Amino acid sequence: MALAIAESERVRGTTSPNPPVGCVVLDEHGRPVGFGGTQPPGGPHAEVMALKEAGTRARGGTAVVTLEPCSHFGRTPPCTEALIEAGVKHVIHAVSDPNPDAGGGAAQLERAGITVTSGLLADQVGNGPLRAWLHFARTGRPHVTWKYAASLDGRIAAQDGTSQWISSETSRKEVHAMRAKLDAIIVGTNTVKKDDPALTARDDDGMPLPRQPLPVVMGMSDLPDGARLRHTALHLRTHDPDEVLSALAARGVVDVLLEGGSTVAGAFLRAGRIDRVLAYIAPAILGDGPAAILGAGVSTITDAVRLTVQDVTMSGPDLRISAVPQT
Ligand code: AOF
Ligand code: ZN
Repeated sequence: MALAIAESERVRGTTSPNPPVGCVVLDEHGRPVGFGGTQPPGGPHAEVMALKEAGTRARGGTAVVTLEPCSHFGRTPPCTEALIEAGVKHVIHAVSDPNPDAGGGAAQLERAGITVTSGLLADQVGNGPLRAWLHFARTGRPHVTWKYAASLDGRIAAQDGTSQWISSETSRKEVHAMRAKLDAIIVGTNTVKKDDPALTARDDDGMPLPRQPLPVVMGMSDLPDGARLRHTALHLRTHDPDEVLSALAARGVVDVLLEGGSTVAGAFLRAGRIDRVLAYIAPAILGDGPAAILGAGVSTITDAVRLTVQDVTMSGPDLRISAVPQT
């Protein structure tokens, strides 16, 4: 399954609105003989890619896949049929497919005499490569990660507004790599005026990566004439996070990064539309600068939005904290 997860990570950012699934086919002796990841929409699913590489070596073998194999004719034929035809004896998957059309694959495989094991590394997959898509499949809304860089005292700029740079170069590079694996990045019009961001994904040398997320600006005001996002971004003239998210869902956007600023973050938090918080906390104190979030709707301690920390790592000298709201 770890190998299948690596396959899914490889295609992450290229499959929406389909999930980035990974699959490894083992031969009858348990040796990996085929690897595959979901191809862009309309293309073959992960299982079909892995079976193709395995060829006749799949007979009597095992398919390990991050998502329950689909049972339906969508844009492509059912993976269950491909697995049955290839003579696979055992299918192991991490998470079940919540899509009502595609689900039920496990039962279909069992009816064909294949042993099915489900739930292997389900948490790792469900909170990792398939997290955004599972949320999208269940709610119809894109998954929103609010990302910010702040000082240890929670400030995103100094008192005079200067903010370049709070987080380390290592953290900033990490964010660029992450952008290439997402579908869209949202900022507000204030951020465009203040920072003039490009919102592109760039490599360590500053060169644009082959896959770029859709830049989205939300807010009523016009973008300044020379703004870098003026001709590249989708400008949604609304303040309402739900309207923004439904416009993006209609475009097949599944995985969204909310990058700023603090008013936009507050609007999403108040609407209950932040699904994950990713904070880069620099070991610096900025004192009287602005806070990371404004208008969060917390006026008394019992209103506090409580989160559960999923992961804490160092990013160069900074702390990188991933947390999800408690339900
Ligand atoms: C799998 N393996 O690699 C993926 C699956 O329109 P289609 O034919 O591409 O089907 C899309 C649906 O299939 C998608 O919504 C999800 O339920 C499932 N995705 N299933 O067996 C894969 N990407
Ligand atoms: Zn499939």
